[in-house]
Amino acid sequence: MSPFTRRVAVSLKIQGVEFEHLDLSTATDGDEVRKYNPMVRVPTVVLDDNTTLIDSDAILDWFDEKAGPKDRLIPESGEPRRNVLQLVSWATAAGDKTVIAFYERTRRPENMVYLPSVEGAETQLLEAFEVLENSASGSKGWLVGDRITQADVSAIIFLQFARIVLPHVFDKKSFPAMDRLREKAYRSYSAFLETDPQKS
Ligand SMILES: N[C@@H](CCC(=O)N[C@@H](CS)C(=O)NCC(=O)O)C(=O)O
Repeated sequence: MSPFTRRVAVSLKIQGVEFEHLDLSTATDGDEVRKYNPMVRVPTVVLDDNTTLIDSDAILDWFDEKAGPKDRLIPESGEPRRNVLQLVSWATAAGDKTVIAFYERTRRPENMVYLPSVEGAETQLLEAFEVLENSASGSKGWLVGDRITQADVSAIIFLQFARIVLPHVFDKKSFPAMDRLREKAYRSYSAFLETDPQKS
């Protein structure tokens, strides 16, 4: 599952929103995905009234507003909101660079891969995860405040995805504080295991 799709799925499950997930890949199920999104991109959400939502940030914002103050994953205002949004931005930036490097390495003929550019993206994504690691090592529980936020959901999911699709990037790099955060999230919310890309 795309990490952008997974963070929407995990967030909706945490918020108790019921939904049906179609397990479609843009690479192999393009015609089917096009029925819901002419750009053939995921995540795409079709609401009960047939409204189509695209882009995980906008989708998450839509459901956060519906969830109300108690169940929001991005706080409504103030410093907590700014802190969460910044950490989410590091996570999605790492996610964007991961997807770029992964597509470059897997969707091109080998002799058409421009390695300096791919390796540049891989360095960038590691730097972004380092920022999240520092933040996790400086926090006692969740990344911001005393409850899970979108910062935790996104940081955990994009790091897991990057480790799966670009394992060589992580040969010499560990993220122990992020690992502890992931374990806490898996213990606290079944949504993570239910959507785990490697669960058997
Ligand atoms: N900014 C978008 C990024 C989504 C994204 O990169 N989706 C990838 C799958 S991981 C995709 O649909 N790739 C096909 C394409 O963009 O052509 C979001 O947050 O939803």
